[in-house]
Amino acid sequence: MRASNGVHHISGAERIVSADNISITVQELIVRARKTLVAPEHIEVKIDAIGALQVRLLTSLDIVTLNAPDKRTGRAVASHVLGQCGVSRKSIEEAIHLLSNGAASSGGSMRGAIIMDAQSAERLETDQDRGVRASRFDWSEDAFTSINQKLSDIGLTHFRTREALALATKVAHAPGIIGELCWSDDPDYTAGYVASLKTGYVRISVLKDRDIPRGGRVFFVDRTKLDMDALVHYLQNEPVLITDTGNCRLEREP
Ligand code: WAQ
Ligand code: MG
Repeated sequence: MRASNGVHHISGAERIVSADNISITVQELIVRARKTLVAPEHIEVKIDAIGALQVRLLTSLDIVTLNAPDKRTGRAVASHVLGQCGVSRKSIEEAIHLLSNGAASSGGSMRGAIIMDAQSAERLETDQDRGVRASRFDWSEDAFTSINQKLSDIGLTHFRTREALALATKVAHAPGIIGELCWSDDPDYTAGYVASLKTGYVRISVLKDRDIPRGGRVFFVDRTKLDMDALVHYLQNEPVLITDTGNCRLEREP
């Protein structure tokens, strides 16, 4: 699902369901699309058969949450974790700069993600307005029940956390990706995360100020191991179903 106002992306969501559940899922997605601060003028729901494609089964990344008192502290924590993933100081600073200032050429948020060279900070996505969208991922019914329980046990009840964890799990397993930085473009949602196979999903409570309608995602790649076509194909086309859930825990203040 993708909701927009003219050229401005508002929200999107991805599901993988059995044929029996298509109608109900489409309804859920429309409800979801209209639940934003700004009402969309355009909502698109696209339905593709997965057909004979092999569905990859994954376990969701472990989550740890860190409470940051403000944006400055939150970004310092995010930078530290990205450093552990092997992202250079230069690329970290450039990524934070782009997400803060609106990475699309229109000055707004992109529909998809920036693909950034983790060493040189060069942007590698061909369309800098659209970026690359990760698609075709979802929770199995059992994993959905399990993750909702585990997240609510540590006080996380917003659907955004669950959706972002699913996306980050698919992305962390992508060929060539060493880490991801994300915060929401929604003005009232200040939380974000750094995710990688190495660190798991590190949720940071504050990565931007309230009332800022800019956010986005940066997928950092190791260029020496990068096959761009294989990466984009995996992100956009290869179906991933999360059938097991990792650990979820709270950490002390940073
Ligand atoms: N693939 C790639 N990039 C995407 C996708 C996608 N499927 N969906 C969104 N983006 C990019 C796009 O640039 C958006 O502007 C940006 O990410 C933010 O999207 O644990 O809500 O849907 O509670 O606003 C973080 C969760 C919330 C923290 C992230 O993102 C938590 C969120 P949003
Ligand atoms: Mg959003």
